[in-house]
Amino acid sequence: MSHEDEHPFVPYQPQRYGDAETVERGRAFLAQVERRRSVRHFSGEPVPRECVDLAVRAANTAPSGAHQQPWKFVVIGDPILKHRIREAAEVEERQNYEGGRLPAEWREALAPLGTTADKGYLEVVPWIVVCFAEKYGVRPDGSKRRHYYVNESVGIACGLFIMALHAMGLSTLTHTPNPMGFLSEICRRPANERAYILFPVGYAARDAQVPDLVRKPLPEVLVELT
Ligand code: IYR
Repeated sequence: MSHEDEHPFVPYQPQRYGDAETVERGRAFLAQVERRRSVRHFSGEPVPRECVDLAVRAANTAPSGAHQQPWKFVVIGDPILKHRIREAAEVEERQNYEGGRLPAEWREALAPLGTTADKGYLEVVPWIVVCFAEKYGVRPDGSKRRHYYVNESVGIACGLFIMALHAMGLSTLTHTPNPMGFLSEICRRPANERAYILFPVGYAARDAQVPDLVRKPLPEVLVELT
């Protein structure tokens, strides 16, 4: 049996545009993503559950090492579970911010963001989505299957998740409560999965404020070799 029989290929013709329209579309996309900000001040307005499904479906299109798709998203709408997550996150963060666990350099780097141990937004948002990374796979017979480029793959998936929410007019935050072990227990995840990023998902509060941050200009992030 040839390789093609076992692993078939199918034609793929991505949509193409003329040069002018290609540039115009790039500009329009950039304008949209430039409006995205991480939000820590949410409205409690409900968000259709389908929006979470759509964002996870978008995330699930991410390229991944050996196409292993080593991610699992857990969605939580139950107020009791949200409360437990908030409490557990704040226990850890109080040690970080108030118990001196954050090194001085780290605290200084965070100062412009105005973050504190208060994670009240975890109980305000209609949904919490926790992305877990599958450090390895588990075959039906229980044996372990190596996964490749897990961090890169899951990071890309989370980027798509964030942009899908933004495209819907929703807001989120890449919250990485530190350490995140408590999420495995609350979310009842198996040993091969590690909490990767926690996303509060909802509408930004109408009076939300965000730090007045400036993004690096292109020459600081793009270098052309000649
Ligand atoms: N996990 C903490 C601290 C924190 C760390 C970084 I790096 C940030 O960009 C923001 C916060 C917290 O959630 O407050």
